[in-house]
Amino acid sequence: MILVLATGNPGKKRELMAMLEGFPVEIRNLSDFGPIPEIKEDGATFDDNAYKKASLTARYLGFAAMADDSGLEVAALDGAPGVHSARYAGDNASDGANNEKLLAAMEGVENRKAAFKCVISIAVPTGQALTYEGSCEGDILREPRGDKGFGYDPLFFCPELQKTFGEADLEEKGRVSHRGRALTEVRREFDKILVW
Ligand code: ITT
Repeated sequence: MILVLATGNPGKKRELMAMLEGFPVEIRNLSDFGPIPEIKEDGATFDDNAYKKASLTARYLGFAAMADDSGLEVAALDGAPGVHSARYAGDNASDGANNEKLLAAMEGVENRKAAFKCVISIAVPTGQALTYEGSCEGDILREPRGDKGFGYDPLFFCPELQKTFGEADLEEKGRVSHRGRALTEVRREFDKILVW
C-alpha cells in the first residue's frame, strides 16, 4: 500500500517517517508529486483540518494519505494558539516569530500549563477515513531551551522527560508526544485501513 504523507512541515515529516518504520506501507511525500492545489486550513477544529488535508490529498493523488493537524493549547490563553499555532504571528510566520509572540503573551503569567494536541487522519481515494488523537501536557518556559525538534518545542517543558521537547531527541519525544500517542492508536487499528 502506498501512503502519502500530506504535510509540508519538515519537522512533522521527520517525526512521522520515523514513527511509521515497520508499517507495511510505501511512504511517499508531497514533494514526490507535482504541485497540488492549495488546501485551506480553515476548519474550526484539529479534526476538521486533518480530515480535509487527508481526504483532499487522497482524492487528488489517487493514493491513501495521512495528514496531521496539531498545535499548542495554552490554558492561560484560553486554548490559543490552538488550531492557529502555525500562523500565530501571521501568515508564513517563522517558528522563531511564533515563539516570541507566545513568550510576550505569557509575560507575567503564573499559570504556564499547556498541552500539545495532534489529530491524524488517514483517508483513501474511495472516501473512507479514520481519525486518531493524541495529547501531551506540559509547561511553557520563560525562555527557550534546546535546538532540536521544531515549532514550539524549545518552550515546551515535558514533565515526563524532565526536559523540553527542544532538548529531546526524536525517539524520546516520539515516546510521549501528542504525535507519538496518536500514531500508537493508528498502529493498533492499521489492519482495518489495509483492507480498504
Ligand atoms: P501541514 O499542514 O503542511 O502539515 P503546518 O505546520 O501548517 O503543516 P498545522 O496547521 O497542523 O501544520 O500546524 C501545526 C503547528 O503547531 C506547527 O506549525 C507548530 O507551530 C505547532 N506544532 C505542532 N506539533 C508540534 C510539535 O510536535 N512541536 C512543536 N510545535 C508543534
